[in-house]
Amino acid sequence: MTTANMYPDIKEEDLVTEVHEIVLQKVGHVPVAKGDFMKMPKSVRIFVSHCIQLMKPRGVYICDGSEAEAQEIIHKLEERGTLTRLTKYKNSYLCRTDPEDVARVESKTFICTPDKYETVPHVREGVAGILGHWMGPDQMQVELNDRFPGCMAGRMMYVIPFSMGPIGSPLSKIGVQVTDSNYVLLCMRLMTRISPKVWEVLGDKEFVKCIHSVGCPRPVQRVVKNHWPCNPENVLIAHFPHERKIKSYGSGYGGNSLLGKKCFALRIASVIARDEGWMAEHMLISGITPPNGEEMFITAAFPSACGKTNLAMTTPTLPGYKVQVVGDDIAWMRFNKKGELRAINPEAGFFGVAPGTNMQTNPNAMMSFQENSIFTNVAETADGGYYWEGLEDEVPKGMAIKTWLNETRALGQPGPPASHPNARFTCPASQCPIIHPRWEDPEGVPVSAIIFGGRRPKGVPLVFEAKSWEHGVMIGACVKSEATAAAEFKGKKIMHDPMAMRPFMGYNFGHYLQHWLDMPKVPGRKLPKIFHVNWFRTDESGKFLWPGFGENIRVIDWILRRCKGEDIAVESPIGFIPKPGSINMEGLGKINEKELFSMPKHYWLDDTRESRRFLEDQVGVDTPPIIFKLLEDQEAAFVAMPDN
Ligand code: OXD
Ligand code: MN
Repeated sequence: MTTANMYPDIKEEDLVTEVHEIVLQKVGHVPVAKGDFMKMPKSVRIFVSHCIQLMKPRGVYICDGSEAEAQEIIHKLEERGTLTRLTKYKNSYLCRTDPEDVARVESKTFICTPDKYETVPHVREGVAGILGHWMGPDQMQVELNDRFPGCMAGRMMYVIPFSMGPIGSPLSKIGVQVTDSNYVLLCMRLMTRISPKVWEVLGDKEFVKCIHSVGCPRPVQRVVKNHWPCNPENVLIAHFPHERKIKSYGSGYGGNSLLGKKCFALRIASVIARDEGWMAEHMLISGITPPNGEEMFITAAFPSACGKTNLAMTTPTLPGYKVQVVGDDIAWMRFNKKGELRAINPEAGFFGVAPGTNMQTNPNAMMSFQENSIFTNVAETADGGYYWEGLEDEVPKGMAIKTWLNETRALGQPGPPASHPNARFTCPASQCPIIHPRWEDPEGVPVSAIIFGGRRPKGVPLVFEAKSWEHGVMIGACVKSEATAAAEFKGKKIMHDPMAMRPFMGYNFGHYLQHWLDMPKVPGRKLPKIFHVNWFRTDESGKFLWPGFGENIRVIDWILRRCKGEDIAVESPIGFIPKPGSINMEGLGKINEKELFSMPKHYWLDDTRESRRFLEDQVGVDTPPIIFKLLEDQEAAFVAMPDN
């Protein structure tokens, strides 16, 4: 029998049989599957070599952030079943995680410094500290040695060069993440700026070293659920602020694995900011233009899942107002030479809580994720769309859905929640219809007001203004909120979340407060005014007293008018509150302003004392004395107040 007879579909003369030898880069025995190892700066080559030696991946893939690269990875993940294409939208995908890997794991998140009290405050004896977890570097090394050696066996190691903030901006910082999760690579591509340009900008300068592994070396020892490798029993997220290094193991969930976000842009960056004299904060940034055309920028810190994304993208109900978003989660702020506080959003995308997001609550977010987006732990409709709690009026009843737990039912039928309460959308910020034209301004935008807030069903007025910068720091230190699903805490307890930074502090919270208090010490700085808002106050029957969402522009308008010095406030024990009638309530229907702004004496006496106890217990001698003094003044003012 001849060869030609065996393979009749190709003529023998057309058969390609020559063999080409190509040069394949290898680091040790490990092949470089993509990219040029030698094009990376020397310090990065050393870092990556070290990672290869430690974690023993089967190959190294140097990412360039391109669309072609993303498509290659998406095809792989679709084939494997990790991603499901949502055919209703262009280039968008659903991912269901292992149900045990759905949120940040604060109890397994540590900061490691030789001196414990550099990281955590002196808590009262017998009290468990909640402002950060410390572990000594030696003890941590034992934990890391149990996890990292060989942890990428049989997996590809992706090397991700990324910039937090516009590439090359003086306010930006560079990181390099290695990871064995290509889902993480896809999300990092949405949330940060990945580009080979990062290598040029980096040169021989310092970068943040980010090491992430799902903790499932091959052959895999545990049952992998939903094609989502992870290792929930052994999750560990370790930060080494001195070395500017992060090591995260066992979880693929965003806050634990997209290391540019909470780990770098808040925990490590807060330490860099301390050292360099700026601020890394859990804050949105938005530009507000009132009808007179004079735009001002606000930043706002609310605890996780308290509506930062909604406020950042508000569709204002008052005619003639415009809101444009710069960022919805993190702000890096620095005083410039002229003494103006300038803010950048270090991120490039939105990683928002999906449940509750709809065309009523946040149409701009909805429009941001109509293409090129990833949805994690949401439900899928039979017509290839996403579904979550809150979309009841936007998806037809009776539509078949597959829940985040892979259960099928028709919409309207009873059943457990279709999406996980911490289900997320991940999309490019540039797709937001109201993205600010200056959102990537390398100099940042000037901040006029800093706003704190939380979910406070009782006692806390809609808005009040700090009496001074120091008083504003005290207000920030006393931020509390109902617990939400963003971390592993459950239930409806009111939790302290000072400066909305409790889970994200990179160093001793008392020292952090002092860092804030030191800001005015440099002459010539123009300090923004500080405010506190509460959209969530309820009446006796549990009904919200304030409609919230787009109507919040009325409060923001009052804030901006205060920043311009309008005489529309009266002093109270907790700060300046609006003079009656000074917030535009036109067309709102009946609002119980009296209750909305009331300050029940006994509520506030208890609250002030409880805040003081919290700081005494949790921050102790590290608390700057001025904070206690301001709380004492507040208490004394309520003691002197007639009973109401
Ligand atoms: C977030 C959070 O994901 O704060 O932004 O948890
Ligand atoms: Mn957040």
